[in-house]
Amino acid sequence: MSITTKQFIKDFKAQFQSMYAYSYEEGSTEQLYNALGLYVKNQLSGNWKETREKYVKNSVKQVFYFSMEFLPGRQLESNAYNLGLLDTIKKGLKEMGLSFDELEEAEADPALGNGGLGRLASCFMDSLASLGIPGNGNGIRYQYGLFRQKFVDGYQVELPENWLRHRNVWETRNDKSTCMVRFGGNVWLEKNHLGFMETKYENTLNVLAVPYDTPMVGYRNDVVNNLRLWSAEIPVDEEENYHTLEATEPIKEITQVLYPDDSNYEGRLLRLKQEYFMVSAGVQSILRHYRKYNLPRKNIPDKVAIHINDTHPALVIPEMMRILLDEEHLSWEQAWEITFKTCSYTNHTILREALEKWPIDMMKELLPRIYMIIEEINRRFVETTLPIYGERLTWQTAILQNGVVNMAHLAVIGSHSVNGVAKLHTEILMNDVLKDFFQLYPERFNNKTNGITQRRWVHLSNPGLTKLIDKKVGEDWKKKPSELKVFKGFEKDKQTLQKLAEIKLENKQRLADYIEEVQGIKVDPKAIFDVQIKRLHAYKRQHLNMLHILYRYLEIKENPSVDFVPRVFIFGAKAAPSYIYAKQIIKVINSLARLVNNDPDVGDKLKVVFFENYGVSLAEKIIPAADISEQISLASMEASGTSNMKLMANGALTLATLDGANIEIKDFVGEENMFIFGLSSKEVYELKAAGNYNAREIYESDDKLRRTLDALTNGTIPGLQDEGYAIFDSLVNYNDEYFVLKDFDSYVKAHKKVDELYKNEKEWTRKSLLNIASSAPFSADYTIKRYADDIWKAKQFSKQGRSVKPLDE
Ligand code: 4GP
Repeated sequence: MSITTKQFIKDFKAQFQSMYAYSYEEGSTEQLYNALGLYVKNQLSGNWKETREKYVKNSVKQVFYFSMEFLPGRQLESNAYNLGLLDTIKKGLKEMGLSFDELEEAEADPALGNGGLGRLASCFMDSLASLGIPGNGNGIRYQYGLFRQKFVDGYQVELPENWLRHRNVWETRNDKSTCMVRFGGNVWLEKNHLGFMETKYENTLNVLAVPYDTPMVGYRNDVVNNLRLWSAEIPVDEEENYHTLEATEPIKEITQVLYPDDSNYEGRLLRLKQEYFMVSAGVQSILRHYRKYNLPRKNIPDKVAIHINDTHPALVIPEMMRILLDEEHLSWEQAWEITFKTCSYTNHTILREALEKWPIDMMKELLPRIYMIIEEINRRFVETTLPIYGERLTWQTAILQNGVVNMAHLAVIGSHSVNGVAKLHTEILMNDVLKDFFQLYPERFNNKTNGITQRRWVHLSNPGLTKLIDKKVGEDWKKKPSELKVFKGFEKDKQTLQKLAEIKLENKQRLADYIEEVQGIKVDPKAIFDVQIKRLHAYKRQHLNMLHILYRYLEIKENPSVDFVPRVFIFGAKAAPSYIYAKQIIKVINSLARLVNNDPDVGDKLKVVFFENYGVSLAEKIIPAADISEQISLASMEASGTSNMKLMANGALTLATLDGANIEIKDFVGEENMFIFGLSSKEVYELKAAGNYNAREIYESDDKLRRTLDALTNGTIPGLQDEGYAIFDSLVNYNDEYFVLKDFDSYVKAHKKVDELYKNEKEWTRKSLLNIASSAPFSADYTIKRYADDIWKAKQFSKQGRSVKPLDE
């Protein structure tokens, strides 16, 4: 899209005036941001409309990515960039005496997700549009996102995240496409006068699902796909039944908050309501849209692919069956074939607690018709499996077991494809977590290693690096990431290395300024910036990182001239509100940070920064400045990880266990260009099977470790209540579930190697360059192309009706 600066200024002024009826000079930052956002949205609305129309006109197959979470990040810069307008806008604003960066900060960062899974969904949206693949998102428009994290005296406090407080310029409320979703009541089947079985309902709670559509803009290709988020409202013709505010609560609460408190029955019930609400509205709207194709229903799988992102949207399967049976009057066999061919499922975690199970009674009461259908799916599954595979396998894979509905089982049975998100993770699914299903349906299993969009995570967040790569290898890598490998040719080029080191230092200086501004901590940009940013969870082992910091602190205290290269340890992490242990880890890290940062004996040798409220926007600031990427989960536990990919693409060296996609990082960049430590997943499995792990023995036999662990409880860290004891206990007295003590020694040694290498700036930078140049395979464009080819059978389709050249590997 090409627009002159002059034209932009004229249009932007007009936009502002039409919205606020006074001149832009008087506008607040927020008003200016709103006007700019709407200006950009106007620029893309033509393509948005045309993309939608072309898809229907050409009867193309469309993908619908169902996810309870999306973490899109701020959209102004990314949309303007993908449209090719960013430079003009920046220049125009500057001429008007305004700053783009300042306006951008006024945009809310929608926290409609937890972490990896939600951010992956948004990277996928970006890649789908950029590849010109007809792909839509389907989710919930939570009024409040994931809580806003604050630290009070080092403790995590959760505040409501009212991201919609100011208007959201990107969304378009689409009243024309509302759906009705039914909960509870009584359901029965009755023959009607034509002899059809009809489903009758009484006393149901009817909820109006209102879609809010958000444009997903492709990179310089005129494609704009759609992200549809649903909001719950009272049906207009039922308004008179809701006399009090209180009476409206059961409806309003459905889309009020992401992750209701699941420590009680009400909270869990609400979560199930949310899942069905999103699924039912989504499937209804897809099947309604399909009618525009004027094709028989048996062709649905040729034109529609529905992707189930983790088990949360697995009710897609019975909901699709319900509509095809009850409303379209297909036979069970016909409906099942269509549903099965349409649906595919991705698993994102092996944590048992995340594989959802709903009490049958809850499901029956909340979703009586859906439960009837699940029962029938299960009955037929048992009927066909039992004679072939026998009792054990059948009952272990059944959907209904011990009073619960097993959602992972439902998802696998009702999907033609099941995938994990990194090679190791898929192997673990096949050999452990879903091994019984792998025996039944080996052909359904496949791996799709995660990816990230370089557009947001390199082009936009690291403009210095982007410019350098452009200069060295040309701009082709932006459309064809594999071209990045050409950058490897510069590993020995002194000038390039020097420039790369300068860019990193500038990024670090910027982050150092930001740290001082928001945390009041002064850090030396020349120190190693060592970053661990991800959800707080025991398996991710932030406490291993903490123990190593504590170990270094004690070493420095004992011998102030110890040979440690100055290091800034940077954390960003939220803990689930009911996850006490994770919150205790946060408190200990914060207290340790206070101790270390204020101890004059320590000086610049050691600083600890724990950012509040980690999210996409913060990640964009931290990642370009990172030297070390901490990926230290216990091997076998992290499905893939994606911060590992983002950090690598920005030239951080990975310090990692051989877990998740770290293994593939090693395959691409080479073991010698990262720091690997700890048990392998095979060793973890063996150690678990042997059952003879003895954490106390390690504690007692390793002096350094013992001294470090004792410092958790002997008053070394001021300000702790019982948090130090809790961690000590879990590691020493409760035998260290995640083998922190077992891996500690090799972790410390790996850190020593980091210090050694950092002393050789040229060699460090060379390895950094090799990491950047080897990161192309983690482009989400490739990941999405593989999903499209192998699972969805969806083709690239550009607005002009020509197909885009497939990306090479
Ligand atoms: C995460 C996994 O923990 C992470 O390893 C993976 O990279 C990411 O999904 C995307 O696949 N899982 C979740 C979750 O976020 O909620 O289960």
